[in-house]
Amino acid sequence: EQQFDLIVIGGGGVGSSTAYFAALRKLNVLVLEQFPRGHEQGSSHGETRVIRTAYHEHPDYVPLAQNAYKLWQRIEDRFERALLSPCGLMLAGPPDAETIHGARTASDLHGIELEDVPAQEFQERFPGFNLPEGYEVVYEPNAGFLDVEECVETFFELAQLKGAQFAWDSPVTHWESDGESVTVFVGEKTFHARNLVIASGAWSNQLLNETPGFPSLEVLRKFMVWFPVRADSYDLSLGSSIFHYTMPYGEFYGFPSLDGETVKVCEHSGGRTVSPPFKEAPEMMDSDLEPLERFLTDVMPDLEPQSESYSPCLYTLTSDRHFIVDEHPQHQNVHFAAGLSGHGFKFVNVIGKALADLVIDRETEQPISFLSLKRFTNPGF
Ligand code: PYC
Repeated sequence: EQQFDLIVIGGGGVGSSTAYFAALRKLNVLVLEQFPRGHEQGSSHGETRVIRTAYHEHPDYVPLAQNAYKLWQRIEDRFERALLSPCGLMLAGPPDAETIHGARTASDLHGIELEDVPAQEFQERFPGFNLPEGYEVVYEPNAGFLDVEECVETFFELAQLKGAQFAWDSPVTHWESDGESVTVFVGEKTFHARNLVIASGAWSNQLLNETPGFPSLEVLRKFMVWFPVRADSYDLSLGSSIFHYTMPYGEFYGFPSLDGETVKVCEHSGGRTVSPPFKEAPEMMDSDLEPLERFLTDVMPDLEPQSESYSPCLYTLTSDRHFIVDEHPQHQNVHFAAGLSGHGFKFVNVIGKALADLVIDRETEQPISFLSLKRFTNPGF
């Protein structure tokens, strides 16, 4: 029976990236993924993801976001892939909006370019958008979006070229470690390795629930929705940017129109709590659409409010909305990334690199210590 250096559970953004960076460092890697290749059941699909560095959630993310940005560009250049499209990001909200305060703080602390956009310039700079009375606007010119499917596919192909094996349709039920080696169970089958990385997204609770100090994560189903355009106001080719609005009834964001026909708009707040196997209401309900329709009426008059298509997506939330990337507290040969809390995809390259480093060296240069599991058991940490 084959003994691997590393088994990775999960073939999404983090898992495929970890497989690549571990295989690059000569580990013999097996990825076990419960769904088929290119599936849309998790959190690594849906055309686009935001990448930005004036990180409003916490300035500690900034160095990691800067590393992620550079690493995406390096992978693009080296392997001739189109992954990252800089197009700018506009944040709009009332003066007390956390997004605007947080982005300004991160920008001040780390010298990231962030423009204040005066209300009188708004209409000209952002055609097709309304600005509610009293709102402030900031603009991060170097922010952009990632082609989420292409990022995952790139890591999958590169990992395979470096010898990593991927087993699709292989749902892991449980795993065991004696500190030296791990056994991973897929139905009747068992797989063996020296190390394990758990990158199982919305399924983290099931695989990490016996981990001391591991908090229960909340899983929310959200919908990414594409609306038809009535005018060319949102065209990427005409300079439209990503947008994020803080409204009294929720947080909304979206992307420029890539095809000139539709715009993807999503609610970052809201969502419905779901539990495994996440079969509850994968169809959009009126209650999912109503806040989005209200947002379109208030802010985006050049979109048809009748949606053209949608795709469900899962958020896996920690209580503080920050990720957990760490070594297992009982098994030094087991590591995990979990709770990416709806803002993690941009980081999957550096998280995968960090996990590969942790497996091999038990340390990493990636600045991830603020994402330690210990913050839940030792709040002063
Ligand atoms: O990570 O920037 C982000 C984001 C915005 C909305 C959802 N995620």
